Amino acid sequence: MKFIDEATIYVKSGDGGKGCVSFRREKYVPRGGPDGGNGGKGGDIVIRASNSHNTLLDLRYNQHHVAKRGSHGQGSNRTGKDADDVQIVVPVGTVVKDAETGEVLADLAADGAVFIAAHGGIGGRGNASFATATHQTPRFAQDGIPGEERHLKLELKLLADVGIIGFPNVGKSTFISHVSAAKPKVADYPFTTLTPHLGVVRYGRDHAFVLADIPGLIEGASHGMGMGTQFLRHVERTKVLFHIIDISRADYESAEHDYEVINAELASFNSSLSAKTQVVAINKVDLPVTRERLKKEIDNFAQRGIKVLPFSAVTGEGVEQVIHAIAAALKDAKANE
Ligand SMILES: Nc1nc2c(ncn2[C@@H]2O[C@H](COP(=O)(O)OP(=O)(O)OP(=O)(O)O)[C@@H](O)[C@H]2O)c(=O)[nH]1
Ligand SMILES: [Mg+2]
Repeated sequence: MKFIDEATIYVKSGDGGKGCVSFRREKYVPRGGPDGGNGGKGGDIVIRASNSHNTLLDLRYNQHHVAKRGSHGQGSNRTGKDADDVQIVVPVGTVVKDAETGEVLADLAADGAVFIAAHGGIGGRGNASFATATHQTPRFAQDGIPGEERHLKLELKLLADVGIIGFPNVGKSTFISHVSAAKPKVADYPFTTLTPHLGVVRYGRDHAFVLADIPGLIEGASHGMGMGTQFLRHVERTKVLFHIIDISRADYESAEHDYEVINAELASFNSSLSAKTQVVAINKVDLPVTRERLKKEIDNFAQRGIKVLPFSAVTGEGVEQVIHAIAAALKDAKANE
């Protein structure tokens, strides 16, 4: 069970630019004074928390972050340019640790919070700044201060945005396997899934949400039947529930029956769960028996004003529409917060 998203990165800030040794050389000014400028500052490595990101996935593929060196100082008292900082954007809630010691360096708990993970070195002084009344022609300058380098471990407690609910065997784990990197066991018997699994679902160009697959519910779960309802606490803080129904079941009565049973169990566990937005979908539409029963079921739900999406977690048919609907429901839920 992996509830933590993590990435280890290497950061190095920029070195300071070198100070310059230079003397004024002008016609008719035979002994010009020192005019070597200071070096510029190296770039910082800045880690910034943003609500626009919700996983550390990008950083797992992009582990090296190196800022540029400050420009060297030049003659005529020209100071070298400071290098740009390098920004690393992480989700709000990311904890930054020293990868070697495990020490917590920063807890970026709010949108916009920043942590300077490595300070750019300051530039060296040019010879002009060493001139004094008694030492008018210094022939030396400083090197810039080197940048800092370190390995950091970033950790993010994943909170599921969306929880999958439904009877055992409806294809919850098959679905999460299809749409994310999570690979819970899938098998043709109830209660295959015994612990929750989280998966990151990417969609569009740079969007993602976190999906939780939990053990199936059955009638009486709130009284301890089957796996009980203890796992519902893992979806208590989700914003949207994805309700999967399987109408190919041997003991099929109607999709509405299954829908009601599951909702009754949710309600008796916690009324705030049943108040959550649900995206309702019928799985296994690749099976002829499902196809046969599908239209009537969709119509029945439509009469109650509930849109039901048909899909197949095995063939992928309709999955894109399902992801779309979940993403839209999430967006609404977040807007209403
Ligand atoms: N034909 C067909 N079979 C599917 C589909 N999705 C899942 N299955 C099958 O249904 C069975 C149950 O799938 P799981 O994904 O393990 O179901 P689950 O809801 O996670 O089950 P529990 O973990 O026991 O609650 C497996 O044999 C799957 O191969 C589908 O779209 N079409
Ligand atoms: Mg499962």
